[in-house]
Amino acid sequence: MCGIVGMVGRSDVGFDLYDALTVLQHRGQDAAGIVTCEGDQLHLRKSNGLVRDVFRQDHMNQLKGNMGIAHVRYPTAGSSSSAEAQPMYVNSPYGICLAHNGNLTNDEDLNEDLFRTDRRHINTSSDSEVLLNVFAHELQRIAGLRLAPEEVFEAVRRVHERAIGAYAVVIMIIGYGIVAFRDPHGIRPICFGKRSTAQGDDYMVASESVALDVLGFDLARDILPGEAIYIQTNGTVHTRQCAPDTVYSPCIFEHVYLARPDSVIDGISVYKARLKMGEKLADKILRLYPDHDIDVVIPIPDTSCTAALPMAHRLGVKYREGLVKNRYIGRTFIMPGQEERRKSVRRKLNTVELEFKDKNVLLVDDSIVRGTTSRQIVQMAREAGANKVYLASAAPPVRYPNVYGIDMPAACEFIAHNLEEHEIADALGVDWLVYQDLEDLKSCAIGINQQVERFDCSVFDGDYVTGGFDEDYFLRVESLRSDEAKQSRARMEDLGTVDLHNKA
Ligand code: PIN
Repeated sequence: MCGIVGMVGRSDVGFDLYDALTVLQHRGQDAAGIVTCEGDQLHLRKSNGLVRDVFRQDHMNQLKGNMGIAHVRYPTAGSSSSAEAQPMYVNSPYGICLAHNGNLTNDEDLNEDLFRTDRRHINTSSDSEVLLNVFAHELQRIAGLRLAPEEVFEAVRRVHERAIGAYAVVIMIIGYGIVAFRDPHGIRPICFGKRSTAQGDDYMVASESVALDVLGFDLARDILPGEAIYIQTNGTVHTRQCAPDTVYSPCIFEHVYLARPDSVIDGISVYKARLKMGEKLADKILRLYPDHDIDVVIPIPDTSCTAALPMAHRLGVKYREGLVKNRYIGRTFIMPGQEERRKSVRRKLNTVELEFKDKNVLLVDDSIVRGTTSRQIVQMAREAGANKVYLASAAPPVRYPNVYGIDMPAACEFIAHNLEEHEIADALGVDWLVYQDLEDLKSCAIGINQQVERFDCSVFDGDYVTGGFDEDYFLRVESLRSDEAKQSRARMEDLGTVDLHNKA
């Protein structure tokens, strides 16, 4: 998962892009980058780290120009080397920079085509570099010396024909403007808006509406699946549908966990969806355990708090903040591996003993992926003197790999892999465990926006809306995501080894 933002303004945009990245920091903490365009000159700063660590005052002073794009990265399948930090740049045609959120599932084939047919070299293992080169190649084929909006849209049309997967993209074409587009299924989010100033209108596109809110922009709307918006440097805005067949299928996991609650995605308030998740989950508990003996509902902070409050209300029991999170712990020093994760949970969370002692507690989490966190927290609850420990997950069991840009472990590392729900309860050490039903989860968000036809729920049901990949692709994803693979990549990067593709 990543965060992207783009701006065309009436004055320098560097500081606004920085602020927008800090608002989108939850979407990726591994690397950050901003590129601005001042006349025909690019200014780029990107590196591994949090936004606040990547940009110093002297970098910011360099980021001049009234147009720019920016990115925060949370690596998905690729490595986490700084060579893959975004925005990425290619010099022809015109000079093009790209920031991408999502994941292409046919990047290997595209990479091969780019080399064999288009004669382009890809220097990293990043599918974003592939996407940038596909766009650049298609634009190169049709564009004249002066770039016309229709030529930009034609290049986007060709990208949709060639690329498969999830992609929300913002591209800056030097001297011309910013183009942003979304894959024909609209899996990853992207929206745009306007801010009026004394000098004229500023435009912003961003992964989440919260970035627009905080920067004082009015949300216009989400970019539709397959649609592109082209904002020229003079502030002229063009939009065009660039895909013949679209199925509006946004990722449901944005609502479960990824997005900030104060964002509205595809016309759906993330906060409202999470409140409803709590109510639906309480209804299920009341159906399964009409005579439950829960004394207190305790959310595992932060995401689950929004769902846990209406849940407690509907169950008729107290809501208590029995777990306190250290807000200064990031994931920067958390290395892959079970032991490291175990320690990190303890550093991150502590119990307020009086909320657990001799009580039957219902812990609530937004989702259970590996189960490492849940298992540890259950143990902490017992150590704090809980009588019975129950667990509820606002999402169904995560059973299938994510191929659309969410950083998830290999499927064999999911706790629900090959286990029934009662076996998962045993493995986590809880007295009972309740998962949200998938139909209930969908109903929490669908219906609010009639245009949204379905959700991508593939991590829960294995139904991949784009199709276009086979068993071999899953094996590749598994091999990249396992703890072992991540540790070996981290070792290579420590040694400064760069993996250039062997295209012989
Ligand atoms: C964490 C939200 N949420 C907690 C993310 C942990 C799964 N995990 C998904 C639960 S926060 S595990 O609220 O944003 O801090 O099942 O893989 O151990």
